[in-house]
Amino acid sequence: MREWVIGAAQMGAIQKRDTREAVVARMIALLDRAAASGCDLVVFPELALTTFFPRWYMEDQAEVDTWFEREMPNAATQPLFDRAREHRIAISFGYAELTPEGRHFNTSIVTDREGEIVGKYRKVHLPGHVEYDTGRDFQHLEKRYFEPGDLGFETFDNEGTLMGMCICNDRRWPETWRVMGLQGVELVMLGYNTPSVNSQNRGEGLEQRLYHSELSVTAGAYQNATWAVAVAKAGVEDGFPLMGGSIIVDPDGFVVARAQTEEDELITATCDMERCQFGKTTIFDFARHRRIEHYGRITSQTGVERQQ
Ligand code: CDT
Repeated sequence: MREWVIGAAQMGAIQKRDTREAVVARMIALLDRAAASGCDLVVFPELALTTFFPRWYMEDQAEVDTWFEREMPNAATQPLFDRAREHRIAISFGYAELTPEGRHFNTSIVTDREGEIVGKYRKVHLPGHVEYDTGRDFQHLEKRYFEPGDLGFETFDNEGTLMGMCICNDRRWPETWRVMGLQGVELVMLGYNTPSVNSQNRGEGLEQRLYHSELSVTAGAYQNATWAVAVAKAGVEDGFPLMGGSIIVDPDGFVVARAQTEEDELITATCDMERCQFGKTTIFDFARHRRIEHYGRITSQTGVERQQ
């Protein structure tokens, strides 16, 4: 399948007290709207089933584990998978994954239109910190609750289209996009929970935050000649604001659909995967133009090393 009607299902706030069942009911309502709009694929945000719990400092591992899913689908999410299969809509969403071995990941999956999981991704770039940080206006404890993903940036053939995923902070790193670009990716799906303000810089407000998100996604799409769908969990969660700004971006880096609210909102676009071909065979024909002899530092060095 080369032409997909894609829905970006932005979600509004999820409070701490909200149950998985209540959240899944909201996701199903968005899915029904997507079906009415003719969607073939719907992308939901990062950690779509719960509030953004890494803002809360917890010491009790049993309490931490209540935010994680031990299997997917599970009892709470099965109705979402069932409805997606009924509509013949592929879905992608993020959740906190607790493996049978006791490992914790910030994960996303994608299904085909039969509701079968055909791809899984575990977030590689974990922002934030491990210990309680009194220097911040609020906490961002992803490094405490998750380990870095171990699956790399794989791509998946989903009914004839090469799809890849990344999650939130990953979108800010060009390496994320290029590793998928080097596999010929045609659609990158990503969800995010991005605070509307910078916890370490009160002067950095919503406008700048939205700009940097869009800049990252449009650049990643353009430089790798791929479609991209970036989907927010937005709104005020227990007093903490998350920005909206969900977008669908074409392989030339142009935004073709943009959310207007910070609520549950569906935006859609018809995405022809053949449109990736021009960029992939001309200015971003990697085989002809890349000069890997100069890129060694990308994989041999992590931080900045100044030349004296
Ligand atoms: N969820 C997530 O990755 N959010 C980050 C905020 C980082 S602030 C410590 C983001 O890059 O949007």
